[in-house]
This record gives sequence, structure tokens and C-alpha cells, in this order.
Amino acid sequence: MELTHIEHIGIAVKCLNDAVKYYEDVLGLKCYAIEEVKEQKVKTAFFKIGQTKIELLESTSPDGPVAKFIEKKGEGLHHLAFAVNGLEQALGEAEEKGVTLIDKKPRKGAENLNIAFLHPKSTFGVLTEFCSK
Ligand code: CMX
Repeated sequence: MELTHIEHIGIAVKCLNDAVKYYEDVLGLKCYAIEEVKEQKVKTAFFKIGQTKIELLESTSPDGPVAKFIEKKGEGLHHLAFAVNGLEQALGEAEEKGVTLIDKKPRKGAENLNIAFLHPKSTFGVLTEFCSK
């Protein structure tokens, strides 16, 4: 497979507004987009540093994956997303090599990217996302 760069780092937060304030007022970054991904039950806020983005994630429902994550582990690093050339092929290769896929087929994520998740139980504890345009 061909990973090209870290597309974004996902960070689970309880309150998007409070977290955006920290990234803007303390770190001096600029939030350039806020987007709800209904299917994932999250509201996201995006920042860019170089070619990598930071994606803040607030759950919109107590039974969403981000709410469950915060309940178990608290706020913090939630997932690591790699940009990949040939998303379907990369998924097939990962599965062939024994990785459990959460998404066997790509689906639409934030920013209209095609995305798919690999299960953290087979990626050394890091929920891993592949993305492509
Ligand atoms: N990072 C590391 N481990 C995680 C995790 C994460 N983000 N989320 C869950 N886990 C772990 C849990 O701690 C748990 O471990 P133990 O069995 O040791 O307790 C295990 O995975 C199972 O977790 P669970 O709470 O029982 O939850 P589910 O099995 O129902 O779901 C997962 C886990 C990863 C399959 C689900 O959260 C998922 O499908 N995630 C991908 C989608 C997602 O997170 N979307 C939000 C982002 C939206 C976006 O960027 O567009």
C-alpha cells in the first residue's frame, strides 16, 4: 500500500466550543471549518498545520462512538488518519495481512473524503483511518 502523509489527527473532546477556543487562543491556529457527520454522530472542527489537519470531535449523541470513547478513556487522542493512494486496495491488503477492518468498503467522511477505519485491536491500540479524495 502507499500511504502518503498523516491526513489528520482526531481528538475527542466533550465541548467543541471550549476546545476550539484553546486551539485558537492558546495555540494560535484558525478553525477553518465546522461540520457535522450525522452518520458518525459527531460534530467536527478542523485546523491545519502544514499538510496535516487536526480534527476535534464532539459527540452529538450519548451512544455515538466518540461519547463511548470519552466515557471509557476520557478526552484525548482518538484516531490517526493516513492519506492513502488506492484506498480499496490498501484495505484489501490490510485485511489480507490479518488486520480487522471496521469498514470493508470506503464510505464518506468529513470534508467529503472517502474513508475507512481499521480496528484498534489489530493496530496496537490506535484507531486507524485511511482517507482518499
Ligand atoms: N482508540 C483506541 N481504542 C478504542 C477506540 C479508539 N478510538 N475506541 C474504542 N476502542 C477500544 C475500547 O477501549 C475497547 O477496548 P476493550 O475491549 O479493551 O475495553 C474496544 O476498542 C471496543 O470498544 P467499545 O467501547 O466496546 O466500542 P465498540 O466495539 O462498539 O466500537 C470501534 C469500537 C472502534 C469499532 C468504534 O468506535 C468505531 O467504529 N469507530 C470508528 C468510527 C469512529 O470513531 N467515528 C468517529 C470519527 C468520525 C470521523 O472522523 O469522521
